[in-house]
Amino acid sequence: MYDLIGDVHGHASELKDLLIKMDYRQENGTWVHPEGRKVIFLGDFVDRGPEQIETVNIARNMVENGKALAVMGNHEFNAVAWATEDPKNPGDYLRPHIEKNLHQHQAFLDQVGEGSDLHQTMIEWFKTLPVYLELPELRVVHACWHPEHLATIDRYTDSENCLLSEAWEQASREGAEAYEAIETLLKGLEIPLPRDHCFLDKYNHKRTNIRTKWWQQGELTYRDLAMVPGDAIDQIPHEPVASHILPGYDGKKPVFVGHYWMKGEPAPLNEHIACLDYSVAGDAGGKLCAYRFTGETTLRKQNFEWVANSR
Ligand SMILES: [Mn+2]
Repeated sequence: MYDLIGDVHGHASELKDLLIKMDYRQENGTWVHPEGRKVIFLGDFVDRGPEQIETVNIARNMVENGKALAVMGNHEFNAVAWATEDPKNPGDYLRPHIEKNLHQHQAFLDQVGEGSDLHQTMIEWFKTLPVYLELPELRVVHACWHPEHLATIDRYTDSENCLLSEAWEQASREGAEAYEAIETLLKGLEIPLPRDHCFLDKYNHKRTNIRTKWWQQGELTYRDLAMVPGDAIDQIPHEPVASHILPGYDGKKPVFVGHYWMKGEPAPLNEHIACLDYSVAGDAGGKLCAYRFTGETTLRKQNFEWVANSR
């Protein structure tokens, strides 16, 4: 069975503490479980934290020795796009080297050494990460399980759900269907606010789209669904959202995501969906979180395990 681990973001010390807490131990340099349990990493190994190289090495080593599975997070996707020249515009990159993108990626580039052999090796490994996992007992994707976008991305991936080498360009090109699919699957579902509604984000930028709690069910308003910073929630209208806008979830098996910087005491989002990102790279109170899956069809709060951010 599986132990699923949320976004590590370069916090290798907490990762090792969490593995130890779940009875994993090192054997010949690889973390293994005495009963043969396997880890599933939900992506976002890099950016932000202090030990990004060690984090990737631990995960990669487990994957290559058959002790773990892993999916791609938006930060690995971005890392590849940052390092990949745009075939249509030589000298430019699939992820533009603008200040905002550099700022988000600077700690990784500093730790790995931009353009080094180590950097290249990591990029090559990130490219092997599947976009999602559909296992007999459970499903995994970094941000949003969205059947239509999953069907789209299947046309751009191989039998292991890895992006084809020629698909990276499409997946990085705003407006392309592969781009829209990757945006939703790895970064979450965004929807436009109705009519002329907008809100101001923390930089006072006018926004007309909101990130959504896509896992919510029933009759919902824009305000029920919105994930917006701080006070901005007051600017989101209490108007009903048409039901076809949300993907819904069939509940056939549990689905695990990361990505959402949750706070507080870890618990399932509902009986079939769990988020395991509890902000280990965030402020005080952040946790690195896991879920110990034992084959159940209804998720249980008591199966969550975590360690506190050790800073
Ligand atoms: Mn993420």
